[in-house]
Amino acid sequence: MYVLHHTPDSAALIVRLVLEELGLPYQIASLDREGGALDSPSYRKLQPLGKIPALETPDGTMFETAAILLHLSEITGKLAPAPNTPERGQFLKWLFFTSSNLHPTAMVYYYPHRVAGPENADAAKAQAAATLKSLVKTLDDMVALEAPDWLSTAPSILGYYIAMLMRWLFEPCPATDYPALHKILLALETRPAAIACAQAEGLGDMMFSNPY
Ligand SMILES: N[C@@H](CCC(=O)N[C@@H](CS)C(=O)NCC(=O)O)C(=O)O
Repeated sequence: MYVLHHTPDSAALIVRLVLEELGLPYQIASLDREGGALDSPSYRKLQPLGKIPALETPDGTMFETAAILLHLSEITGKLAPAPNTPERGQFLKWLFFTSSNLHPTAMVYYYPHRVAGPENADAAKAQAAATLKSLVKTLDDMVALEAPDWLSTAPSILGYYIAMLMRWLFEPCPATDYPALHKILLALETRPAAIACAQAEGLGDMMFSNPY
């Protein structure tokens, strides 16, 4: 049994989507964020930076969204090109592109005061929005030009990761501006795993492509 430390509509939902898609048994451990749960010593033992998510697995506790997704994919042999296939390197490249560029810049967009201070928050947010548009365009161009089967036509851990980020980034980067990604989002949000998560978290029936 996996235990997912969770707040609704956060990066924990990316992990939840993948647990659902893989049919792995899991429990939700709700974090009282307003009550300071992220700073509690017990949570810091699981996630030293106090970020969401953390996942308790039979092999120990994991944090970092991309690492968790990759681990779940590896132990099941699903939702990513297999190691030693020609597509694996491409998959890893774009997974790390997403986790080390898109996700952190999304956090700057939402919490610009943390990096720039309250007086420069508006400028930092505008800069983050411009960077995000460029990063999402890079992904969209890749899908349009390379049409990787593992991302374009099948559910994958990277597809779910991108889809959740596009949900949060709907305001600066509406999905319809990125036609190749938009198609992936439309396909993923009709999957039973996405429908189950959307219902559990009250997120509507177009959770990725048209969240608000
Ligand atoms: N690098 C971490 C980042 C996780 C992260 O930033 N999570 C956000 C939620 S999407 C969070 O914990 N936000 C609460 C906060 O920063 O106070 C990962 O990929 O898991």
